[in-house]
Amino acid sequence: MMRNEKRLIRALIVLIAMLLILVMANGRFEQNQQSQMTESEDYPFEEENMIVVGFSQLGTESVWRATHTQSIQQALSKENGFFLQYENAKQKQENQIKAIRGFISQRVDYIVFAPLMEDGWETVLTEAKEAGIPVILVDRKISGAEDLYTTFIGSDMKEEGRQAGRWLEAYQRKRGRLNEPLRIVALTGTLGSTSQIGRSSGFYEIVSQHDNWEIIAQEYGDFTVVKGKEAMAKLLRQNQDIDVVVSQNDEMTFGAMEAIQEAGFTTGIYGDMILISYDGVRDALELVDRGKINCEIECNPLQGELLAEVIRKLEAGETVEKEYFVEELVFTRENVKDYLPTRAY
Ligand code: GZL
Repeated sequence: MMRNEKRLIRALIVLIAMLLILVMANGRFEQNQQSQMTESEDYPFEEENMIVVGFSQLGTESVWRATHTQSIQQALSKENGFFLQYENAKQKQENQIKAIRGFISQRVDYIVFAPLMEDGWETVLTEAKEAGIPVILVDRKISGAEDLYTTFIGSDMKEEGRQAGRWLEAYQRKRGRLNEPLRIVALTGTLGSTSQIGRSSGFYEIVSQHDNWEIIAQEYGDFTVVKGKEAMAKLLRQNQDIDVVVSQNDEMTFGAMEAIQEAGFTTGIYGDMILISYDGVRDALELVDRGKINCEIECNPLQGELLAEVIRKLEAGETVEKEYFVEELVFTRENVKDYLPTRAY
């Protein structure tokens, strides 16, 4: 169904709804009817020439997530020609599925969503495909048929995991300890999410190349400070002689550092444990600068501009790539001062 036909149908639906409201309101408060006309006047006509995007964000669990949301809201603004409908799923897949069904019934032009986990999307994305609405994944991917989405914009999470492993190799080599045994524990993010799957498998790919390295335990910290502290406390109770902590986001790292300190240990360049963290929010970069976090693997949330650019390509009928990776760095005490002053989040 052509986009203009969809828009005409959408405008007719809204017009009929407005007429119904007017008829009902007529019997009641006249002055209120005037304000209803004023309030609803913008919606159908203003949206007319805009690109209507339904955006299902998975939650608000971290500074990274809030920055990701803000980046998309700023890029897909009315000033830039977009009508963005934002839905926060509060970490529940059923809320994302409900939001996507809502976008389909409203005949949006595009559906953008950050899937909480990789599985469970076939049915609702098949409905979107049958409705002729392109789906764009941001931040995280889905498992299953690739024809259910047009493109992916985000990070190469497996490469992020390899980056952590390669940094650890270089760090041990530089201090002449590459052949020493390492007892490693991991704090993982939301189970089944691309971030957790990719960072775990990428890091393990490097660890498995070193017989003297062992991941002795891992705990699920759900990307939050509270769960990160609980998970680290459990790892400390159950494991002695931990040499390395790999935490799959900065919120869990902040919680883990509290638990480590309460157990009487320290982290970082001069600490009892090497600490590697993911995301690279400002507070974490400051801890890198103070030597408390050894290495920060950046995960770049600023994806809004690239998303707007890809949508404009689609609007122009141009072909787009199946995936777009944002640029990311690895921060250590050697380079973090170059980036801290301008870190906006
Ligand atoms: C990464 C993103 C992760 C971040 C966390 O792309 O999915 O989710 O690393 C966030 O901070 O909660």
